[in-house]
Amino acid sequence: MKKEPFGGMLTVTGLETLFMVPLSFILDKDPPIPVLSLMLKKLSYLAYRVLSGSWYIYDVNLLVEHDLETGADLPISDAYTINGQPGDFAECSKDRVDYGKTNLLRIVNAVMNAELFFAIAGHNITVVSQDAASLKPFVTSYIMIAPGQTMDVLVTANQKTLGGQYYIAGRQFYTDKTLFTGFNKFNATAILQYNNGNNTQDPETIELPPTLPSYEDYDAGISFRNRKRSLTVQDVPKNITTRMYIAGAQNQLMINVSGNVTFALAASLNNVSWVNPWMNVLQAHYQNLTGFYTDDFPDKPLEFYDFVSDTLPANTTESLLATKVKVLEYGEEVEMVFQAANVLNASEDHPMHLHGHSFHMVGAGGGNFDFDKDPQSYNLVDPPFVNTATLPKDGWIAVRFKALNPGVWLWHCHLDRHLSWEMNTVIIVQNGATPETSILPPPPHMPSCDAPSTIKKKTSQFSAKQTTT
Ligand SMILES: [Cu+2]
Repeated sequence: MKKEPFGGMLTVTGLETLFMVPLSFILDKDPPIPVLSLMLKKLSYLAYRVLSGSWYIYDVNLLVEHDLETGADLPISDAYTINGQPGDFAECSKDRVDYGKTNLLRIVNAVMNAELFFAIAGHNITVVSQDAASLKPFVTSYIMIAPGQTMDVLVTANQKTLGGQYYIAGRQFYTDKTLFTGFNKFNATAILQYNNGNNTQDPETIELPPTLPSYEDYDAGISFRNRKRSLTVQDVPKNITTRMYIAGAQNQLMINVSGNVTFALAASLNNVSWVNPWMNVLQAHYQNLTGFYTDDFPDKPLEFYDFVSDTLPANTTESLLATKVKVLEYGEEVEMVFQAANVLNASEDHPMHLHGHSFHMVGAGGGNFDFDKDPQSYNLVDPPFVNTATLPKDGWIAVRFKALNPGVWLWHCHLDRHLSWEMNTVIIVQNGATPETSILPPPPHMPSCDAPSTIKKKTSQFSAKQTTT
């Protein structure tokens, strides 16, 4: 692997796919990343990408296809990886750093179905940005990162007296009920190794970071989330024109599998489980075609109930299979409060991800959202500006954004199993008054709509009744 011109490098044994990110890449960003630009003037930096992933022994696509057909829960991964390797609990991997240097790690959680804790033995981590927007730097001994999130952190190699080799480790942050599904307890590791340290240490003598929280340490996940603030004062929308309250739930549907009616797991937003139409919504919207979706995605749940109760009414379990979108005018100021519902006693974290926009995460809390009290605790000054934010198990989050990107945008839970069960919807942002604020035409190479769709249309024998707004 090529040595970077500004001195030192990080390598991962066996990880030929590791991307080295030159310093110039960060400084050349337009606009530059403020925190990094400021700090890079003073310090010598190396930058790396750290990509976590899921690993399956068998063909995951075949497993998922089978489970979706039969309505069963989706497969649990067999290991988690850091830059493509599960680490020396399976096979070895090592990163090399120079003593005294500060390293930028660009961390991506590309795991399919799990939020992750991540820590480095003997080293603190300074978090400086999430989802490409700067945060007020804060020092922590671990991070929690959800699928779809990206985080930039700084790590200084300042511990050479402790031996020279340290575990970088990640493990699942599990928020569902253990009895309900079970989960992957694999610890993904890499070794942080000092170039001028002891290079012959037996990996078995290296300890996992003691600061790596345990799998079900809910307080650790919440307290990490609560430390995030934007670096600067944000222009948070205050003249809200569209307000939505969206309950996210896991559900079940009755389906017909080869003549046998059985239960299939599902998921929903405001009790609607998304159905992909024959023609994609973007094309149908752009060409003003009707019949592929309806614009009546509900602004609130059909019924209000104690969403976090352990005993919910039976009529909450079935969702409606439909293609309902939310239409926003260009420039609208939107507030969405997401509420986790404990339907099927299966509330867990949902990393909610919006395409096409970042949003201000102005509030979060446990229990049912209190429409009178909770808005008073909103952070309208320096909330994190992100594109993925976790809706906490048995809790709520409030986000605000300005609809300034005309187009058709997916809003979904970033746990793939919930996405597969249709915990998503689409927001259409209408064109503004000028060509610059209008959707671009399709590219010339776009396939024709006559091409047969490979998307299977889901049907239910007994889906819920039609919801209304
Ligand atoms: Cu989810």
